[in-house]
Amino acid sequence: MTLPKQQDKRALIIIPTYNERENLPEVLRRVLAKSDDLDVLVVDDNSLDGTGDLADELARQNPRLKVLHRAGKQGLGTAYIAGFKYALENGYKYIFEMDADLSHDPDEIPRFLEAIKNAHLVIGSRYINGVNVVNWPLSRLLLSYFASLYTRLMTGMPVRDATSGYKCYRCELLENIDLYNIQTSGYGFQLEMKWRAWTAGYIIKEIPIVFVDRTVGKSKMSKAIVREAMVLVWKLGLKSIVKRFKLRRRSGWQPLD
Ligand SMILES: Nc1nc2c(ncn2[C@@H]2O[C@H](COP(=O)(O)OP(=O)(O)OP(=O)(O)O)[C@@H](O)[C@H]2O)c(=O)[nH]1
Ligand SMILES: [Mg+2]
Repeated sequence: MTLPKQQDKRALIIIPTYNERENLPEVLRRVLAKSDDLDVLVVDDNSLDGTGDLADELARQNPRLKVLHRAGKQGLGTAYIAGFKYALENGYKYIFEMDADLSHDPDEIPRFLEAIKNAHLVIGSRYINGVNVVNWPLSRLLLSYFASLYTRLMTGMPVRDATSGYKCYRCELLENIDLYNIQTSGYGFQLEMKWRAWTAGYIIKEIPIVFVDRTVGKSKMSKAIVREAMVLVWKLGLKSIVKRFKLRRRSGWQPLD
């Protein structure tokens, strides 16, 4: 399915990579086939398996693919922030986060673009209409599900899938969030971006997605990432108590499309 012509807008799909050589060609092929008005930025952290070189080679064949190289593994959060800055500097209107491992189905892109017409942030949620996760071990599923529940209870943020990394932002939101101030990576980064959007009064929508576990390559999930997220939720919970009283939905916001 490709996007209907009248819906085409300039969108950038940011794909951070670390050792994703086996997944990269397929994810890029599928994303770039969705629409001609959509570009991809790969942010590679000097992957040991040559993902960065492969991305360069593919970029030579397709001008809609850009590659940002960083010196070494610096975490998912800062990779996205580098990507956001690139997106803003280059005038993209819609900016996506997407994993390279095909857990995030590129066929969902048109649904995100439809939903973003009436929101500042669209989140692909695994926990609307039941649990839509395929092939994850139960331990991993419980970690993710309870991380979301814990975040909701601690912060009051009305988001069902707080750790989801499949998202689409309107550029105005990223322009107004202080990106330099975000130091989290992994789950923590995903939580923090949503929390900042929510406390700043932006309109957030969740759409159901099916998340499929990677079939090739290795997970970068670690105990350090889980610890970082747990500490962060406490901090955000405390900050939320203060912010909740000040929270004002933005009024007068009109769909821009
Ligand atoms: N540039 C960059 N990308 C990273 C880094 N850590 C993870 N990634 C990428 O971020 C995406 C998400 O990482 P995953 O390892 O799939 O994390 P996850 O989805 O929580 O875990 P699994 O699905 O179990 O693998 C993938 O595309 C990774 O290659 C990093 O430090 N730098
Ligand atoms: Mg993954």
